[in-house]
Amino acid sequence: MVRRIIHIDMDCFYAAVEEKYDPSLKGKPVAVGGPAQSRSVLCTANYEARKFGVRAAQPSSLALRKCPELIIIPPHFDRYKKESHKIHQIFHKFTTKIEPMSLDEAYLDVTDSSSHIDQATEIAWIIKNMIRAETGLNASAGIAPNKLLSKIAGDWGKPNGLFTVAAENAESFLSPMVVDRLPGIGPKTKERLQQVGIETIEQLKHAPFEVLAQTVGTFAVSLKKYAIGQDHREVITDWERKSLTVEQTYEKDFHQLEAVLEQVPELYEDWHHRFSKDPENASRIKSWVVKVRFSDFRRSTLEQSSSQVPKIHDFKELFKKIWARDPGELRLLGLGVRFSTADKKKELPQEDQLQLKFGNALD
Ligand code: DCP
Ligand code: MG
Repeated sequence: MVRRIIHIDMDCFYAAVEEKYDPSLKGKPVAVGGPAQSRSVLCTANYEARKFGVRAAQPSSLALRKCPELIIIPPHFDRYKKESHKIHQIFHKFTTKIEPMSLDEAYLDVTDSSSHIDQATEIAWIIKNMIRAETGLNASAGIAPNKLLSKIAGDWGKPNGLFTVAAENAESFLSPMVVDRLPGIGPKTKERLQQVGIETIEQLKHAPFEVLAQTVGTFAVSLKKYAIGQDHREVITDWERKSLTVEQTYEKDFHQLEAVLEQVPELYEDWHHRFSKDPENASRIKSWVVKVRFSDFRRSTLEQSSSQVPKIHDFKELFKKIWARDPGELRLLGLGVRFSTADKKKELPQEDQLQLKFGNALD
């Protein structure tokens, strides 16, 4: 079916909010994060700081070496929540089909009110202006027939962008891009694809399916669709996140526990990146979970009750336990947390939808 999807993502959100509270920061390189003396990392940086190579998740000390003028502000989550609330109220004026991805990012399905993509673009333009008027902050918008294209379009226009991709332009829009624009392709998968001669989405589109399947496993099916701009995922409304997990399918089976444990830091990093996007996550943890899939496609999960934010070491211990219980040839590893949902009205019907939302996380 034809959809009209708008993806909205605020520009350098935490940093922009801090500039709003202290206008003397405007025009200067600003980051939000922990102090350089500690071993903390940055949550984000404004675009002035990005010119120096300063990035989210970078150690604050490294960021200061790259940009000695950098002003690092400690995070004020109450401020971000307040602005986020205003933004969501604006979304609700236009549609009830809203899927929030984090404090500063959401998908809106405006199919009902826009028979033509130009009308969706107009709605996005109004939303962007209302956000600017009511919060003083810049949002970037992507407008497209599906979630995949709307997000890439939004990122493409950043900062302060508004970019529309119509269905008939989807392939030409995607073709020249490097494959890591697609969800689920991080540095490792990118490198693996590069090794078999696939760097651009155009090359991905033409790659023989068998080569792709050998390189990325079952993810090849989704990738082939993404390469031609197809994505059938719905905007999931009124949803309540029951868990936040990442998983990766490997092209070779793991026979040794040591090899499994070696993968944990990389999986953890991906998980932690997603987890830290919403500061409320840390207070909602119900349990830690690891999952594995065997080469014969059996699945097994292990869950441990805890309200603490897990560390790499914790997941390693869980993998040791699951291995001891059920050793075998492992194809897939996953880790994450489940959230308590007692105080919320509605829950997602099934966890599978989460897998879609958080991507077929390969990296
Ligand atoms: N965030 C964080 N740690 C990360 C990534 C993000 O704490 N590793 C927080 C800070 C960001 C906010 O989430 O401001 C939104 O994340 P985005 O990925 O949308 O990044 P920004 O909004 O900062 O920048 P952009 O303009 O690229 O969207
Ligand atoms: Mg953002």
